Amino acid sequence: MKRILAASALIALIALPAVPAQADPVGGTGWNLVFVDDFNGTAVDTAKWNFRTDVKGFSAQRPENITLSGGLMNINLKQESFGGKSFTGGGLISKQAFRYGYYETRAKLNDGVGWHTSFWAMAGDGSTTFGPDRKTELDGFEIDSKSSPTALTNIHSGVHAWNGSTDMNNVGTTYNSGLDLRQWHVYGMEWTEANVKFYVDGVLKFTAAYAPTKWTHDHVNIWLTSIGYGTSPDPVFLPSAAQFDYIKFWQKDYYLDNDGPAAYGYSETGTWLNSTLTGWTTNSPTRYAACHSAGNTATWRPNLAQAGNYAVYVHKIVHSGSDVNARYDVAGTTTYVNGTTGTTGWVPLGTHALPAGTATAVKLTSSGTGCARADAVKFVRV
Ligand SMILES: [Ca+2]
Ligand SMILES: [Ca+2]
Repeated sequence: MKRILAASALIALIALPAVPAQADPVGGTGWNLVFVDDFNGTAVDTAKWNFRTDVKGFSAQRPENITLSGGLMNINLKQESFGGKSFTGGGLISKQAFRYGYYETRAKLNDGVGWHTSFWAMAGDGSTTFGPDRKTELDGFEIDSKSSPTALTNIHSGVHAWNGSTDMNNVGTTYNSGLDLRQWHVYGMEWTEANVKFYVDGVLKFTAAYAPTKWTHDHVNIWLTSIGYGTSPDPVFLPSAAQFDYIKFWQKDYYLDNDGPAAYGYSETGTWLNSTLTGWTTNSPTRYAACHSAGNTATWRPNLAQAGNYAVYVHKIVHSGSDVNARYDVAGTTTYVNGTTGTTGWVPLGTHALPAGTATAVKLTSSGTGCARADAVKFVRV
């Protein structure tokens, strides 16, 4: 009896995803869960999600095809005439957009060739495949289904960076995972300023380099979708479904930008104007204070979810006309920065033990010599 219990306990352990739902998804400290849907209940939470409704490849996408049952989100795949197509799929797109952090889902793919199921992230609302403002596209997984008895093992992961229809950073891989993707697996991707790391069941599979100077690191919506694509779907296997157990997004670092939403906590006093100089990521607008005028201020104030140690940086923009002695104050520490020398990039403002909430800010004060420039600051959890 004891051995049987031990065996069942072992099976239960094996059945658990290697990356459990916890606030420390890929090691390190300070991870904060900021978006989650466990897909409980019987209806899609439309406060969180838009529906994919485009027509592409072999299918039209329908909100009706998304159902919740038993704690799972099903993208139902059907043979039916709709939108000029003979098949229908669907998907969910988060209304909220995110940037750096760790994205994770648990998914089980369908049987039967012809369906392209993806866990990905890109700016958009699902009404069209590619919105006009799309920039960064992160593909956690793209999986093209197979018909039994052919094994479904191949995963594609990678990054695209769209400038219109031009891809500024196509870095990806398609590989044989050795896993049966018709079973449950946990898929994660961690986006940092330097790269995107792709995980399956907690194992790092691929790293895609993606610098903010390569292309715009914008905010991206999360897409969980399945469409008829590549090969005409095999009706023998329909109706079917691609299933998702949950979606989670954790964040630990804070980037505050002059051009971010108001919630980013950027504010100014005195006189400021729009600059033609680009900021920390491609196309990030910047500001400058009235030149040779002292006492103009710019403030970046994050809302830190957790108390902890943060390395704080300001993005310095080198230009012959920049402020020669811009003053930065954060957590009782003052740093002076000469914007006319050195290289454009992040300048450290010290590592500080900070409380949760909005008590801490970086404050820039112009010296009156040259033009103080404001772009972005970052608080990196250490
Ligand atoms: Ca669930
Ligand atoms: Ca900016």
